[in-house]
Amino acid sequence: MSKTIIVSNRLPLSLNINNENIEVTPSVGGLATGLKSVHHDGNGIWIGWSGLTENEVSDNLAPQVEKELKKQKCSSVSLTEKEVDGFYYGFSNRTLWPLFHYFSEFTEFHQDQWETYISVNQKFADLVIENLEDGDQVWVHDYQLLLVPQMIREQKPDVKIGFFLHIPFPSYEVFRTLPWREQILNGMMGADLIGFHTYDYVRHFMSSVQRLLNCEMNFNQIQYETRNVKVDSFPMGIDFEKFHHAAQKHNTSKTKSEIQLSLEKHRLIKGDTKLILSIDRLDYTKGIAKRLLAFEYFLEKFPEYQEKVRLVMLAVPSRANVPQYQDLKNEIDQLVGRINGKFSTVNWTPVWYFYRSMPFENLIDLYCSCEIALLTPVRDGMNLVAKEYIACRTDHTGVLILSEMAGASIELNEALIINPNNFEQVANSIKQALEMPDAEQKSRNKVMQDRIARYNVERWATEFMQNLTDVLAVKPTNRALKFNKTIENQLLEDFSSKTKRLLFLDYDGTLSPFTKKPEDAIPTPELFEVLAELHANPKNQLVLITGRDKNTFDSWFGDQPYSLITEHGLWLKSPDQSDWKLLEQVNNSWFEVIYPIMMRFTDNTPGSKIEIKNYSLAWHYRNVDPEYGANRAIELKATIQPIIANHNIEIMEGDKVLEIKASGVNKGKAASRFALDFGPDYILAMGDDWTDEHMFTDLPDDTVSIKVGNKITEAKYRIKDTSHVLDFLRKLAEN
Ligand code: ADQ
Repeated sequence: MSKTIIVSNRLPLSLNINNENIEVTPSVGGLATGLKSVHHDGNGIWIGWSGLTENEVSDNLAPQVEKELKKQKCSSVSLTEKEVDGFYYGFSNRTLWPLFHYFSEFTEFHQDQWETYISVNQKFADLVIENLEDGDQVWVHDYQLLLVPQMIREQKPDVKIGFFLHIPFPSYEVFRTLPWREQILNGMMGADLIGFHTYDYVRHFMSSVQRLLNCEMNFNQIQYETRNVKVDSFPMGIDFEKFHHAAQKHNTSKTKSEIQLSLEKHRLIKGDTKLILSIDRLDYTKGIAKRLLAFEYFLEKFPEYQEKVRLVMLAVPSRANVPQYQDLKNEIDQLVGRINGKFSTVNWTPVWYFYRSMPFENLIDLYCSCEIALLTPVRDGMNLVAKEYIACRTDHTGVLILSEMAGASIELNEALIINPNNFEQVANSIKQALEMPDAEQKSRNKVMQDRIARYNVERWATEFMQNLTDVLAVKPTNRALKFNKTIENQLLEDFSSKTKRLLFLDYDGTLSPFTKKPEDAIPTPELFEVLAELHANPKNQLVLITGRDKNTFDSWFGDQPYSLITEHGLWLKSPDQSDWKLLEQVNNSWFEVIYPIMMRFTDNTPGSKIEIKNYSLAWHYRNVDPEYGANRAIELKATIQPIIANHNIEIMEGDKVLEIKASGVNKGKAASRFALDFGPDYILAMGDDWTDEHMFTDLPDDTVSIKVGNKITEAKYRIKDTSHVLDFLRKLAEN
């Protein structure tokens, strides 16, 4: 029976070893709840770190620990203290966490930590592979494990892999500063489905992939190597029922908890007093210091509220090994001290501050007792506390003030949405919340509560898994065989058995690597040498086939003894003819209409340029910002399309180029005609571009068609890049 393997940095439990006694406590966090059904279904297993280093689990206890974990359907990756330092406190929390939350000033780049991150990610991937069986699927979580999907894919190419990022994905301008940015993206692209909390993060990720990996995109699908990778947003929910029921129980219970009694005892002296709640991990992304300053500003701006309102602030200790967290702790301590010192009276302290984790029941007490929740992260992937607060407001009263920088603000837009840097706005919103009529509170909260109840954490997990299955259902069926030793040997053997061999070789991207400027892609002495060797064998007929104009090709290859086909099949030069022959009857009278339009687009699209060929016009946008270029190309196409309709002219889309040319002229047609005249017993066609696909489909079925690079293709084989092409051609030349 197939199963799902969940992979996250920490296992959903905590381990305590007391002498020889092993105590396992399952955690009750949101992720553990959401994934419960996925985890418990069949032979499901959760892979992660137990929280104890190799030193903390003695060799003789290790098997017993693993046995205990197995009972919980878990398996642990064992890590040394050094690995935890470099991987978790190092690269994860000193590089990725600050960078992805736009804290560039806190972001450190250390080669050794990056290397530890790679080796620890490999440990996670290895343990997954050890547990994988045919038909299993894997769901990898969060920023600590960004390389794991690709590491699994390398060894298990057909496994279904999903990846979810719980923190924001930053804009390309921030992400590009990471020295290992391509490796990180390639790591994530090992997945079939990549999920984020919001569409903004999807957008940022797609933009980085487009710019750094030069992949083709179609809406939210990315063509990557032989696969389609789907990217989408899945806003994570909470275990609504659990919070809502606990709140109902709290509200009807006759006995009062200690914290509740305390809250009541400290309820303020003047009537009509209110409590403002703030809960987070103590993290600089949560905007805790700014929240305190904004609250201070509120007390100054609206002194009538002094002694009538209190900020109950709960901060959970977090990552205390990282220096910025220690600094933050000191900063918060000082701010709380200063504000309390400044405003406190005999009967009132404005800020009530707890620095600790709290049992679930106490959290519920706070959610239920505080009339306002003030959550002001400066960046937050989602923010579940906001949703938990709303879920606990069983009578629908209460006001949520939420930062627009939290992913949750997109779903909770009936809250008072604020910019955490705008103290004026925060102070005014606190006042608005304090004065908001019950009816308005209820109408806002009801909408939010219904939404949170519907899209709960279980639904989030189910939808993600459903999408993972669907993505694979539309996986392209065509899978060109990747070159390897066996395939290469078979092809060479087949080639050497034939005597009248015809070879069609595309130029840019096949024989010559792509350059930023097409005019720089001049043939190298090495290329001339390889082609000469191939031509030297009388069994070979060599044809270079290109979209380039005939003049350029003539200046490069005009005196070479092989055939040339240019402008996608318009011109042919055979070695036995002194001049070029026009293969199709075409004209260029339409240039005068289309050229001015292209010129207009070129003028206001920096980096673009027009190439004038004998019978076609090409608009190149390889040097334009990729997103902008792609949009301008769509616009140009839409402008030209109605003008050329019914004129026997077509728009052909190549790689970062739009070409307007006579319709029906393409490499496939030209190559087929050439093959028919020549009568070979073997045909090989190689190309990298969309325009080469015509050759792959139009040439006879037994053609050996080879795609260069990663893009989707109709070719039978796939070769990595131009340097591999040249190696292969050299081997062909020897046969
Ligand atoms: P976090 O940064 O941890 O999560 P958040 O989403 O708010 O942030 O979750 C915090 C959780 O901790 C809540 O479930 C809350 O109840 C609990 N909690 C808070 N204070 C507590 C206390 N004092 N005692 C006990 N429990 C406490 C990361 C991302 C978020 C994203 C989540 C989920 O940074 O942006 O929403 O993952 O994807």
